[in-house]
Amino acid sequence: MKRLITALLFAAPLFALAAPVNLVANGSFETPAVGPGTWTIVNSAAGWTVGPNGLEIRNNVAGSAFAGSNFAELDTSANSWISQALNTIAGQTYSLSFAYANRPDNLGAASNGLAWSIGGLSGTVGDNTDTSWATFSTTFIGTGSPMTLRFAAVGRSDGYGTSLDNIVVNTLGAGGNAAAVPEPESLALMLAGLGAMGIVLRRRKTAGKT
Ligand SMILES: [Ca+2]
Ligand SMILES: [Ca+2]
Repeated sequence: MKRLITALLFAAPLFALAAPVNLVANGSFETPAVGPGTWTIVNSAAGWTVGPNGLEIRNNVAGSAFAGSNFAELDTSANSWISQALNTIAGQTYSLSFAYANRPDNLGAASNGLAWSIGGLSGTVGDNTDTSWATFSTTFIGTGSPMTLRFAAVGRSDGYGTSLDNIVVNTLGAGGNAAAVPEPESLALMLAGLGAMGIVLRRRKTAGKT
C-alpha cells in the first residue's frame, strides 16, 4: 500500500505535465485582478495588444464569468479590439475555442457581436440577444510564423457589447484531441521522476530486508 502511495505521489506530476498547454496568454482575462462586482477599462493587459478604445474587464458584473472571476467586453465605451500573436508550427493543426454571451441588459441584436480571426480564418458570433454563454470552436493550420489571433466588437458602437471569456488554443494530436505531447524538458523531468521512483522502491525493498 505504501509502495502504491509512493508510486502515485511520483506519478501525480506526470499527469500535470501531460495537460494540454493553452497557447493563449491570459485567455480568461483573470489579469488584472478586478474587485468582485466591479469593472474597469484598461489600455493594456497581460498577453494582449489592446486597441485604442481599451478592453473592459468585469468581475461578475453585468453577467458572470464563464471561467474564473473575470470576463471581457470589447464595446467598452465604443467598439474596440484585442489581439495576440501566437507562435505556430507550419502544417500543425490547432484548435481555437472561446466563450461568448450578451449582457443581460444588452441593447438588442444590432448592438451586439464579436468578430474573431486567426490567420486567414474569420467569423462573427453573438450578433443576437442571447444572454447565456455559448462556446465557439474551430481548427486552423499553423503557418510556422507568428499568427495573429484577434477579437473585435462589431455592431452598434454604444458601450454595450458581447462578453468574451476562456479563449483557448491547443495543439491537436493525430486523433483530433488536444495533444498531451510533453516538451523535451518535461520528458527529461518525467524520466527523472521515474528514476527517482525506482530508487525509492529499491530503497524500501532494501530497508524491508534489514
Ligand atoms: Ca475568465
Ligand atoms: Ca454595441
